[in-house]
Amino acid sequence: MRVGLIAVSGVRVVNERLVRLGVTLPGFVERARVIASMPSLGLLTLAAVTPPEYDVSYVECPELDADALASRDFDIVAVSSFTAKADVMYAIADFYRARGTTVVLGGLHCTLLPDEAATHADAVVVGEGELLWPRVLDDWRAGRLQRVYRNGSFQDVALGDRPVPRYDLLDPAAYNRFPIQTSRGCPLDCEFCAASKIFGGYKRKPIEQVARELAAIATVAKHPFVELADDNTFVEKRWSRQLVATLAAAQVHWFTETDVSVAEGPSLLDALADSGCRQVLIGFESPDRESLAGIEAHDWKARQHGRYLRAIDEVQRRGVSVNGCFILGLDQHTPDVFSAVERFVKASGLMEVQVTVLTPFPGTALYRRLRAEGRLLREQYWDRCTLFDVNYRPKRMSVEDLEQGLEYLMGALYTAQEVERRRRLYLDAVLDKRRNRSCTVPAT
Ligand code: B12
Repeated sequence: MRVGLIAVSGVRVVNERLVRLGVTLPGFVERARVIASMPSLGLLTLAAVTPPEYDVSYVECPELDADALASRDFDIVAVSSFTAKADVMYAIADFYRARGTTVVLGGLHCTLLPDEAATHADAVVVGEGELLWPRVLDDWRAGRLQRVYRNGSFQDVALGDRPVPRYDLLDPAAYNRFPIQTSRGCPLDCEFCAASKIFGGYKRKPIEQVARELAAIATVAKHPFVELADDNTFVEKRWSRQLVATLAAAQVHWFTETDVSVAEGPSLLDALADSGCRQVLIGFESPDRESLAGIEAHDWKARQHGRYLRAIDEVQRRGVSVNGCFILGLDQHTPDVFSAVERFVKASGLMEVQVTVLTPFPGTALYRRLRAEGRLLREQYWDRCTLFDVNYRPKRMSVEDLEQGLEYLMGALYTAQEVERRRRLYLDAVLDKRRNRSCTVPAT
């Protein structure tokens, strides 16, 4: 029995001006390359729980390519996609169903909208797949496939004692980063969150399981760069220190996403620096405190604002770069936010920066609020859930202001000259020349 695991990969941006601008900007192109060459950990995880009697293949499919798909015959396919490319996932599903192949859909988007997904599938899996996928295969063999499969709760899937993702299915030459997940979810409660709150909470992997997964990556890639597919890695600091020690022992270079509390104590930071950690991505969300109020149920992010610059400095001067993320179009934002982000980035010494627009992904609290306020621009806009396309009416500026502001910032932050300037500044900081620099942003 041949099982095809099909990942709808690649980046999408719909706004044509941005597409044209993006291909010319080195800072943007670089990240797009990284994104395009990461495999789907969700599907490699399903492969790990597929019984050995099945013959499993992993296929990347950025667009519907009927000829390429027709050359691969499967008895059943599992297809996974995020919202931005749900239309491609459905086209692939329709293609296989027309050929008589059984189609199972799952992943974040299908978890958000299972009824929509069910119109293109023989079965839809809602939530985490580890426990459900073997049952789906059993039911399929027995001719009793159900339309929808769900876990009882997020807590049903323990993250320890699981088979390790099947990294051996990958052609190592095709990937420059290998994903590994050490925790799932995040305890913060951000209104726009399209992952943690959908699945339902926060949990960590036992360190021994992480070590097993790192060992599995080592068997397929000699000097791997590992990207942690976590929502917020350093929530629990004692476990974090053990995790960092385990990554150090594996002798990999690695990247992860965290909140600003990573910079709270020197011992974790010193360990990070010695562990091969190359970059941490931190969601600063906005350069001003006022706009942070209300985005998170307990205003934790707003209370951290005063620590932003110090945190960037603490991390970067140890030789770990910070990729600072800013969301444009929060309710408090006026068109002044664009120059404020530019000033913050330039004054902070951030080595890398990511600017995206507020995005009401289906199923989020933000989606429900903006819908209730009549602020969504379209009823159905999943192909525009790219983080670069505007799908709602901002509160204190026009849609055009937001689109043009994003374009302006990309032009200001991602040119070869600016990327190089930030890199040089960062290297200076690492060399300790900037240790005593004052941490203030020029006033507006
Ligand atoms: C790693 C990551 C990436 C990698 C993805 C690599 C890849 N090919 O999968 C890269 C860097 C490439 C990436 C790109 C993008 N990402 Co991203 N990414 C993540 C991150 C941090 C972790 C995803 C992950 O690996 N999780 C671990 C695995 C094990 O979990 P999983 O994929 O959910 O799979 C489990 C279940 O969903 C289920 N399952 C999954 N698929 C299937 C299929 C079947 C058939 C079954 C039965 C079950 C099943 O079982 C799995 C095991 O439990 C998430 C945050 C998050 N927590 O999801 C954001 C996230 C998924 N990304 C997001 C976005 C927006 C993007 C981009 C659109 C940004 C952009 N404009 O470029 C692109 C989209 C690329 C595309 N192809 O569409 C959003 C998506 C929101 C949404 N509703 O779509 C998230 C949630 C972050 C956020 N902003 O909140 N991303």
